Amino acid sequence: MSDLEKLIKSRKAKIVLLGLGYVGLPVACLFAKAGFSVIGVNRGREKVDLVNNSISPIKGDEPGLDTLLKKVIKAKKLSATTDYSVCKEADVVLIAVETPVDPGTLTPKYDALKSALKSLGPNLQKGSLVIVESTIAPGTMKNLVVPILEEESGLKLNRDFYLGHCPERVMPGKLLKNLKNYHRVVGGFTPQTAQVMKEFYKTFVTGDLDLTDVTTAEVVKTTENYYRDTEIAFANQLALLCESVGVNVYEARRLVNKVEDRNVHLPGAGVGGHCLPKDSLLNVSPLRTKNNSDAFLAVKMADLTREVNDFMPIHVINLLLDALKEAGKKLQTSKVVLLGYSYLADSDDTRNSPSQIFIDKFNRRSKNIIIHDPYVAEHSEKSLEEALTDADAAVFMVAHKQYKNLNLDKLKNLMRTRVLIDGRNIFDKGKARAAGFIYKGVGNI
Ligand code: SAJ
Repeated sequence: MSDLEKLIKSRKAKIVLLGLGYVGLPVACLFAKAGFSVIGVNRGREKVDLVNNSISPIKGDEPGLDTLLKKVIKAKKLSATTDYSVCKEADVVLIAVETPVDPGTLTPKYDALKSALKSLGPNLQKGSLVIVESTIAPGTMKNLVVPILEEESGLKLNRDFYLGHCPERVMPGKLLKNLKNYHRVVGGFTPQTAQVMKEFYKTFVTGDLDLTDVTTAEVVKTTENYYRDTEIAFANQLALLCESVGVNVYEARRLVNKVEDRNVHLPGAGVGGHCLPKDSLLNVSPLRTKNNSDAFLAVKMADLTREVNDFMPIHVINLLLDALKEAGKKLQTSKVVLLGYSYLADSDDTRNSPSQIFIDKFNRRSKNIIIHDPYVAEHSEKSLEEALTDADAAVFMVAHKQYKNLNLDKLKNLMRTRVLIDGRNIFDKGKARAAGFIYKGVGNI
C-alpha cells in the first residue's frame, strides 16, 4: 500500500476509469489535469472516438469541460479505449457506470456495474486499488463488488488488491465545479485504504475528504438524495392541502420557513433527474428484500415519497382539465402547449423528466399537444411565439428563464383561449387573472 501511496503522491500512478458518462468523463479530465496518466474505458466506440477527438459527449452547458478535455487530450494525459485489458497496467481503477432502479421491482439494476466488474476482474493487477464512484445501495460493495472481483481475478481483497467507495456528488451544469468543491465521503474497506484514497482525491478535491467505511459511504450518498426527495414530497403534499383550503402554498411556505430550522422546499410539477428519483429506492432496497417486519415502514416511506412526487405531473393535468372546463373547452378539441421538457430549469437534461409522465398520461386522452423547450433539441424547432399562437392552454412545467421573462399581455394576445397552468410558481396569480387568464398554479389556485 505504501508503494501505491508513493505512486499517487508522485503522480506516477496509472489511472483507468470505467464509464465515460456524466461523472466518468469530468473525473478522468480532473485526474489528468492533476498530472496523472488516465485511460478512460467505455463500451461504446462512439463515445471513445469523440473523447479521443477532444469532443465531449455530454450535451448541455458544462462550464470548463470542453476546454479541459482538449487540454488533457493534447497533453496526452488522457486517452479513451474500449479495451479493458488496459486495466492490466492500472495502479488505480475507478468505476463510474450507471446504477438505475428497475421500475418494476424497485430494486437496483446492476447490469452495467456487473459487466464492468467482470471485464475488470481478469485484468486486475496485484497491488492495485479499485474505487467505485457510482451511487449504490447499502451493502452492494460487500455483497456484490467483492465477490465478483475476487472470483473473476482469483485475487484476495486486502491481500492482493484494495477496494473503496467514493460516491460522486454532481449536478448537470456544474459538473467540474461540484467535483472540485463538494465535500466527499471516502469509504475504504480498511482505514489504510481510506487514507490512500484521501491522498488520491486530494490531488484535485478542495472540499473535505471525510474518511469512513464503505457501507457508511453507501448509506450517506443514497440518504442525502432520499432526504431531499422526501423534503420535496412534503412540500408537494402541502401544496395539495393549500389548494383544498384556498391558501397560496408559497405564502404559507414563506411564513413557515421564518421559524428556526424550518426549510420547506419548493412544491412543483414533479421531481426528475439522474439522482433523486432513484436514490430513495436504492437507500431502502436492502430492507425491501429482507422480510424484516420492523423495516416495512421505511420501505413504505420511500415508496410514498416517490409516489407523491410522481403524482405531481398528473395533478398538473387535473388542474388543466379544471381550467379548460371553466373556459368551456374540452381537452380533445383544445390546443395545449407544454412548456419545459427537461427536468431542471435552464438545463437540457431530460432524464426522468416529470414532463414525460405528463405526456404519457395526456396522450391517453388527446394528441393535440405541442412541447416546447429552448434547451432540448427535438422540442425547440418552434419559437415560443409560434408554439403559443392560437393555443388554448399554456402549461409551464419548468421555470426556464425564457419563460420567467414572458410578458402576460404578449402571451394573452398570442393565445386563442387564456388558460395558464403554472407548475413552478413562475407567474403572479393576481396579475395573470387581471390580464384575463384562467390561472391555476400548483398549490395556488
Ligand atoms: N425540485 C423541486 N423542488 C425543490 C427542488 C427541486 O420540485 O425544492 C425538483 C427539480 O425541479 C428537479 C428535481 O427536483 O426536477 C431535482 O432537482 P435538484 O435541484 O435536486 O437537482 P439534481 O437532481 O441535479 O440534484 C443534484 C443532487 N446532487 C447530487 O446528487 C450530488 C442534489 O442532492 C443536490 O442538492 C443538487 O444536485 C444540487 O443542488 O447540487
